[in-house]
Amino acid sequence: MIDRCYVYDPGFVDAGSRAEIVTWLAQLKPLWEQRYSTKRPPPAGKPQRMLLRPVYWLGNWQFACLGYYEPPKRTLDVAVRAEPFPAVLAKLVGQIERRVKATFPPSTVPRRWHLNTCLVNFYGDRIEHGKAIDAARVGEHRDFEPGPVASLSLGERARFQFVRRGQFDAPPVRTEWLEDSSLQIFAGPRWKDDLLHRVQRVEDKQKLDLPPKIEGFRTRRVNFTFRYVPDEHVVPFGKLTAKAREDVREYVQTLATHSKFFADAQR
Ligand SMILES: O=C(O)CCC(=O)C(=O)O
Repeated sequence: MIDRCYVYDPGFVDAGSRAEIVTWLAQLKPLWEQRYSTKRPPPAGKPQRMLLRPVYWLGNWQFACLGYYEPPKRTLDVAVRAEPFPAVLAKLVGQIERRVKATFPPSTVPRRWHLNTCLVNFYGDRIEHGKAIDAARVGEHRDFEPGPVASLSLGERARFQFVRRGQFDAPPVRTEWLEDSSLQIFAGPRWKDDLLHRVQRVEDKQKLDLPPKIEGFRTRRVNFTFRYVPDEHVVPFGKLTAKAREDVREYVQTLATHSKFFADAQR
């Protein structure tokens, strides 16, 4: 049976675009964020910790310490305006948006939906005291941004699974190996709301070391997850509340050392 709310397209990214993306990656400076604000104690019972992996965001940056976008309860002061997509990603996103609008059930695509947010996830090994510690996974979660979510994968294959809530040890509802240059799109109440998804593991067959160089990390897979945050919920750094601005100020300063966009945002 055809499922109009799910696409897996293994060869979506052409070789030229792939090469351009890899070149663009080399100049990025991903951040390794703390889960909670460093300006006050973490919530009761929640230890402060680093995220499992470095990340970069385009379009808007959802800093972990501000809490991730989660309508309707958390929409303001969580999506901070960030750099636009580079041309090569903007072109691919245009193709994805057209495909979604032509083939997904209209009920699963919000009226002003467009992919204006991208989380770039780096999967690989954390290097501690010369030892490699595998950090190439993501636990069960859902993406709260409204409408279809699309993701592009580069590098080693990832075992991506949809699972029922609270039944994480039961057989997954769907497993898809996300290959190099592939596209995955999912939408609708079943894939977005009822089921959770996770990356269970990432292969390490080719001993890849993908760009950029990140201190203390070796990357073997990069995933770009494109989402929609309503534009009215995306706030420039300078327009955040004073508390939120203080929470992310040091991150923005770090980003500004490599990004003209964030250097300008600080002014
Ligand atoms: O790496 C992937 O394929 C999925 C990433 C993911 O689940 C997310 O960014 O929410």
